[in-house]
Parts: sequence; C-alpha cells; structure tokens
Amino acid sequence: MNIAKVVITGPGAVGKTATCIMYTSRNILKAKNLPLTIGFNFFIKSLEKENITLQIWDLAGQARFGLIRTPLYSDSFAIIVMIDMSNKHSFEYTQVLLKEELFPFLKKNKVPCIFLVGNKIDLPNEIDDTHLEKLSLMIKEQTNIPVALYKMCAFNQSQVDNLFSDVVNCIIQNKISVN
Ligand SMILES: Nc1nc2c(ncn2[C@@H]2O[C@H](COP(=O)(O)OP(=O)(O)OP(=O)(O)O)[C@@H](O)[C@H]2O)c(=O)[nH]1
Ligand SMILES: [Mg+2]
Repeated sequence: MNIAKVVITGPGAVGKTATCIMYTSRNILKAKNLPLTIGFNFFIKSLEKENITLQIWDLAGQARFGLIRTPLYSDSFAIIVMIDMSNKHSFEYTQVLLKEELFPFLKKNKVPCIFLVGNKIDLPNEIDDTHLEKLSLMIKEQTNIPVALYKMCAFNQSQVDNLFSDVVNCIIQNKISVN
C-alpha cells in the first residue's frame, strides 16, 4: 500500500474532527459529542481499490496550538483548510492562520492539492460564497496551487465521502507514491 499524508487544518471548533470521524468510522453520535482537540489527532483509512492508505492528521485549531501545527504540515499530499460558515470569526482567524502558518510553509514546500471547505451549512450562515472565494483567491495568489472549494455539513455522510474521494483522486492524479 502507498501511504499518503493528508492534513486537515483551520480554526477551532469548525468541524475538523467531526469530519474525520464521519469519514473513518461513520459514527454520527461520536461526531456530535466532541472535546476540542489537544495538539492533533491521527486517523487512518485504507482504500483497497486505490491501493492507498490515507494518514489523516487532524490539527488542533485553537490559536495556542500554532507552534504544534506548523511542523505537522510537512510531507503532506493534500491540505484541507476548513472554516465554519456559521461563524464570521472563523473567516477572520483563517486569514491569520493562512498568513502566519500556511503561506510561509507553502513557499518552501510543494503540496499538490488544497481543499478549502466551508462546513456547517446546516446552520444559519454568517459568511457566504464571497468570503470563501476571497480566501480561495488569497491562497491561489500566494501559492500558485489550485484550490478546490466545498461547502458541506460534517454530519452529511455523502458530502464527507465526496470531499475525501476528491482528495484521493487528486493524490492519484499527481501520481503520488511513497514508502
Ligand atoms: N451543526 C453542525 N455542527 C457541527 C458540524 N461539524 C461539526 N459540528 C460540531 O461542532 C463542534 C466542533 O466540532 P469539532 O469537529 O470538534 O471541531 P474541530 O475543528 O475539530 O475543533 P478543534 O479540535 O478545537 O480544532 C462539535 O460539537 C461538532 O459536533 C456541522 O457541519 N454542523
Ligand atoms: Mg478537533
């Protein structure tokens, strides 16, 4: 099996861990009752047909974990940046996170795919497509890496599966194969 590292990052409480749980264990009850992540979580998903084992690094989003997050972006084949569509502060903090952590990293390291995900679309929105597009443009301008845009609810299994299926396709298209 080829191993591919995927990182999911973004502000606190946007739904990163819920998304990983839904993808790897399809457990909605667990996804609805989550403590905030301390440091990071690590999830594995084996995809027999594609012959890939995804290592998903789910980074803690609270600002105080910034120093822990920074080195964890290394060697990833895809980065998912998640924001919370129901919380305008998550839009503001995402810009800080991009400028302080992700752009400096991406200036020195190649990552084939970036996925920008607006989560919690089941709740009343405080931010909209314009905000997502603004972030997407910022990423493209700063990194030259294509950005795929998504909107979803982490409790919607098919939306979560679609996201990761595109992540896997991107990894395959970039002919990523490592140890
Ligand atoms: N309504 C709604 N709630 C969600 C959604 N996704 C996650 N949540 C809830 O939002 C809260 C925070 O979700 P987490 O997955 O823990 O957020 P996180 O991004 O991992 O947060 P940190 O670990 O602090 O970085 C939890 O109570 C989740 O159940 C969603 O799409 N809709
Ligand atoms: Mg978490």
